[in-house]
Formats: sequence, C-alpha cells, structure tokens
Amino acid sequence: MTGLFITLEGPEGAGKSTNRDYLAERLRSEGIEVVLTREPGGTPLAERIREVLLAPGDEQMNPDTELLLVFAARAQHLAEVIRPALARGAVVICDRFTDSTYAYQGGGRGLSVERIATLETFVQGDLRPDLTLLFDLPVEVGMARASARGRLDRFELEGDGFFNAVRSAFLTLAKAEPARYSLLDAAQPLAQVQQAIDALLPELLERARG
Ligand code: Z5A
Repeated sequence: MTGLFITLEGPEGAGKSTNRDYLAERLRSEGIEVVLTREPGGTPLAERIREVLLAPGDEQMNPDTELLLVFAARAQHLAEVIRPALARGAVVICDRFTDSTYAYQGGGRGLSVERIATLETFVQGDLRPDLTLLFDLPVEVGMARASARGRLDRFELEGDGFFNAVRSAFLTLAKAEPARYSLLDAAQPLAQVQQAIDALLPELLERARG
C-alpha cells in the first residue's frame, strides 16, 4: 500500500502552516489518516538541525554547509516519519520539502541545480511529492505577515533580492511540472485561499483512497 505525499511550498508568510492544518482537518473529517509534518524538522533530531539552520549567529554559515544540513535533516525525516507513513497508506502533508531547497539554496544562495539534484537522488532515491501546493504572493506581503510575528530567523534577515530570487525559483519549478503543482494566490484573503483548497479536495480524496 502506498499513501499520498502532499507538500506545501512558498515564501515566508504565505500561509503554509495555516492551510496545512486546514487541509489536514478537511481530509481527516473524511476518515483519511493524515500525518502532518514540516521541514526542516519533523523528528527530534531533525528539529535540532532546524534550530542550527534558523538561529542567527556571528559565524556566517557557508551555503554548502546549509545545503548539507537541510539534506541531513531530510534523511532523518524520511527514515523516521515520511517513508513509514506512506508505507502504511497515510496521507503525509509536509510544510516545505525539497522544492524549498531548490528555491532557497538554489535560487536564493545561488547553488547549482545539479548539486542539489545529486543530493536529492542520494537522500530520496526516487521518492518525490505526489502533489505540491504552491502558495505564491509578493515578497513584501509575505514579509509583512512574517515580521508581525516578531523576532526574525536567519533566513528572514535576508534582503528583498534574496526573497525575489526564491519566489522566482518556486514559480519556475511550478511551470516545469504543472501536473504536480497547484498554484494558489496566497495574497488573497484566507477565506478565498481556503475555497481554492476546497476545490482540490475531490481529487485529493480520490487519490488518497487509491
Ligand atoms: N528552508 C530552506 O532554506 N531549505 C529547505 O530545504 C527547507 C527550508 C525545507 C523555515 O521554514 C526556513 O527554512 C524557511 C526556508 C528554510 N525560511 N524562512 N524563514 P518555515 O516554513 O518554518 O518558515 P516560514 O516560511 O518563514 O514560515 P511562516 O512565515 O510561518 O510562513 P507560513 O507557514 O507560510 O505562514 P503562516 O504561519 O501560515 O502565516 C503567517 C501569518 O500570516 C499568520 O499570522 C497567518 O494568520 C497569516 N495569514 C496566513 N494566510 C493569510 C491570508 N491569506 N491573509 C492574511 N493573513 C494570512
């Protein structure tokens, strides 16, 4: 039995976490087993790697170090949470996954796609998300939402150039794989974003039930 692997992607403040919970509730109310998780993180060890990745510090993190830490956390997460859940037929909803690596370490930091793809294959084998919801919105709207929360993490301290590159990398990924991606306008009021998610539910339920 194989479950369904759904990832939520997008820049900061796009509403991934809010809508991850919403989508999980909608699926659970239909009797589907849902495993909610996130990256970087998702296991105690991977959450410790997340803390290292997000904490601002005096020593600048080398982009290769950042890339390797992201994939180290992912290897643990896949082994402990994602693969076992998919093997028992659950729906896994993951707040960020490898598309974020292409967007942040690739688009934002300028690391090559080839280098990221090599690690993707090494860590994931042929496992890829079945469906990815991309919450797209202008950088300034997302940053205003993220800043309203208070203290900024190491990524949120980057400038507009970094975040515009991240957004543009996400849009390029979505364009390259239209069958996997659903593009949502995350600048809309929450009720409208959730209506768009509701419109995807019949197909998701059909796929989740195999
Ligand atoms: N990262 C990486 O570099 N490489 C990788 O491979 C991976 C990650 C996997 C942590 O991710 C960082 O890790 C991330 C990239 C890097 N960079 N940063 N920063 P994260 O997902 O934990 O961090 P985040 O994207 O900053 O999360 P976020 O700011 O919490 O965004 P969100 O989950 O998309 O949004 P939210 O928490 O659901 O909503 C934010 C606020 O907006 C909240 O008050 C909501 O009530 C509000 N909101 C949500 N939707 C709406 C709408 N439609 N209208 C109005 N207000 C809304």
